[in-house]
Parts: sequence; structure tokens; C-alpha cells
Amino acid sequence: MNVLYLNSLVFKFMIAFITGATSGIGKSTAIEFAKHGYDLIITGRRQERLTELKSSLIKDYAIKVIDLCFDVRDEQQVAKAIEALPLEFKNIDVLVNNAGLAAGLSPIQDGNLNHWEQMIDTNIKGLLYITKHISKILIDNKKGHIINVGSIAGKEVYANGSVYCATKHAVDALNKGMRIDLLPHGIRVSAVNPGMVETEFSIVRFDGDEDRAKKVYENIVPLKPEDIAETIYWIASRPAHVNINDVIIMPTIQANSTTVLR
Ligand code: NDP
Ligand code: 8X3
Repeated sequence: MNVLYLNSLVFKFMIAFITGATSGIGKSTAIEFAKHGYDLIITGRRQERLTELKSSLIKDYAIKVIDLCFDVRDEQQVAKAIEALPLEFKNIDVLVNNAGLAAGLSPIQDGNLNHWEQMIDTNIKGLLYITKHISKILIDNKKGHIINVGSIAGKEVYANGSVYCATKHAVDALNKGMRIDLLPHGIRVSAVNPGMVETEFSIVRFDGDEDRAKKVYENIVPLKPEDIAETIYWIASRPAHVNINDVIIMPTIQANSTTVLR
């Protein structure tokens, strides 16, 4: 049976808000939720990628899609974009807090301040701004599920990555704290913490140096963004009385942050 027809028959209208949908895990998550008939709000800073993804999602899955182009580090842009959502799109069921990055890889004494600010402002403050504004909507709607994309770097620390690891440890703490604060409102809070996933992550980390980024995944089979997307959808699709608090997902060749079979 045609997927467009199936979507229109089987699925009731559900809405997912996915940050960082222009690439990697966020983009795959948008596609995964679209496959299951969700309408989507997709965000990122690269408008051309959002436009392209929006058209392909509408064409392939016959869902409704809103694209919001903003920087999660700018609280005013975040507030304005969310405030301007059409009323029917405020009926959000799932927020996937995915936008994030690592910048640089160096010992603390040689750290680049711009890299530090970027990681802290995006991974911690950006996630907080989005969560503050969307959780108010979820509370008003008396339903919802927030899924935070953390990292194995939020569970362990590795050499030269202390600030990125600190931001992901913050996400781990926020995941636990939000769950307590939102409990009385019936809002589920979960986290997925991946090991190495081949996306644009390492290209961004190494300031666009594609050769250096490729080496990270040389002679290994890393996770694919689809592996994380499927896990996120699985978390969101548990029955209402079940909350998956925390998932750590690694490629088989990686035992922990620093032990990788090559
Ligand atoms: P990508 O670089 O492929 O994607 C990152 C996404 O985040 C892009 O869509 C980017 O959009 C968005 N983003 C980054 N900064 C901002 C910003 N300031 N404002 C708005 N959007 C922003 O990397 P991944 O898919 O791998 O990363 C997604 C998440 O997964 C991150 O939180 C990362 O820390 C986490 N993670 C990744 C792992 C990996 O090995 N790849 C492992 C564990 C966790 P745009 O540039 O258009 O703004
Ligand atoms: C990304 C995984 O190991 O580079 O969060 O920190 S790692």
C-alpha cells in the first residue's frame, strides 16, 4: 500500500519539534518521525537545507512541516520563532533537543575560548532556551515528551575533550532535573547518549577539515544517524505509562569513550 495513503489512514495527528534537523542525527530523526506519520517542526541555521528537507518530507510522507531558521544560542530568536508557530502547531507531542556540537580537541591549558563559548552556548544554554519555551506549551497542553540528545561524553571524560564533556554532563544533569520538575505535569523526559556516530560532527569539530574528520571513522564501523533516530522514535513510541529515562548506545567496536577496536 502506498505510504502516503497509509499515513493518512492510520496515524492520528502527532507533532514533533526537532532541533538541529539540517544534518546528521536530527535530519534522520525527522525522517523517522515522518515515516510514522508525525507532522514536524524542523529547525537549524541553514535555511536552504531546511527548505530542501521540508519539500522532501512533504513529498515522500504527505505530512505537514514547518521550518524554523534560528540560532539556538539567541534566546530572543528562540522565543520569537516558537511564539510565531501557528496555533495547530503548538499542539506539540515530542521535543527532540538535538542541536549541538563539539568544537576543537585540545588540553584545557590550550583551549580556544571561542570554541568553549560556542559549545557552552549551544549545548547547554541553547538547549535550556528551547526547553523553557517548549515546556510551557507542553504544560498548557497537559502532555508531551522531551528527548534530550546527550552523549557518552556526558557519562565519561576523555583527554582534550573536557569542555565538550562538561557540556554533555550538563545535559545529563538537566535531563534528570527536568524529569523531576515536569513530573507533576505528566511530561516524560528521556535521554539518548550515543558513542561515535558518523555525521558532520567531526567536520564541525575540526573547523571544516574533512580529511581529519574522516580519520576519526577510519577502519571502524561507527553508528549511523539512523541508528539513533530509530532509538529516539522507539523511546517516543512507548506506551504512555512507560518512560525510558536514559539510553547509552555505542557502536559494537567501541567499549567506552577511549577504547575503540580499529
Ligand atoms: P551534525 O553536525 O551533523 O548536526 C548538528 C545539528 O545541530 C545541525 O543540524 C546544526 O544545524 C545544529 N546546530 C548546531 N549549532 C546550532 C545552533 N547554534 N543553532 C541551531 N542549530 C544548531 O552533528 P550530529 O548529528 O552528530 O549531532 C547532533 C547531536 O548529537 C549533538 O548534540 C551532538 O553533540 C550529539 N552527539 C553526536 C555524536 C556523534 O558522534 N556524531 C555522539 C554523541 C552525541 P545548523 O548548522 O544548520 O544550525
Ligand atoms: C560525541 C561522541 O566520543 O566524540 O558526543 O565525544 S565523542
